[in-house]
Amino acid sequence: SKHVGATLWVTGLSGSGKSTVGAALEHKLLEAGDNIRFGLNAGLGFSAEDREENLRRIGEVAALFADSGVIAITSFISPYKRSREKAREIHERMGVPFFEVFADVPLEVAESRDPKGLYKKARAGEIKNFTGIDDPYEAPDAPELVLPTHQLSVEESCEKTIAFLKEKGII
Ligand code: GGZ
Repeated sequence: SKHVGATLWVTGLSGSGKSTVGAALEHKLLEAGDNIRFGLNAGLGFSAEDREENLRRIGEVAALFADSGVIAITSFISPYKRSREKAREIHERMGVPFFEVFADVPLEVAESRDPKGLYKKARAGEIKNFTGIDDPYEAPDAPELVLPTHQLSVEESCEKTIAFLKEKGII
């Protein structure tokens, strides 16, 4: 019988460490990361409508990969509960395991990291609809896994994720 794959759907603010943890896991797992908006989802912006379409496509593609037996990691803000629920439904429809992973840091921490200076621009009004500033981030109520990346090292976040996947029988 073929391998059971899964999708790890990492959600969190810009600067919450989603991509960092994803990149650190990429030797064992497949990561869909920052290039998606230049290829598959070129032309989509950051209106609520565009974010939902961005995440719908990512959900469909992740489910296809996971259904083939690999572990897909998606690292997108995915700020709306509704979008994350839709991604979960796509996976349920296909009978593919789906785990919501919350990169959980306070806004103050994410904003203080500000690696690309985007929070600063958003505060100055140079970027509109920036998540956490003038657009909402709806934190998950019941994520399968929580990674407080300001309290864990990257290594510890990876270990916690791998232990979780083992416990679920995925690896
Ligand atoms: C949030 C934005 C915005 C706005 C550009 N709001 O830190 P980054 O730069 O590299 O990650 C952010 C990324 C968010 O894209 P996602 O595809 O993850 O968003 S969503 O899930 O909501 O569709 C940030 C950059 O794009 N960025 N404008 N207005 N982040």
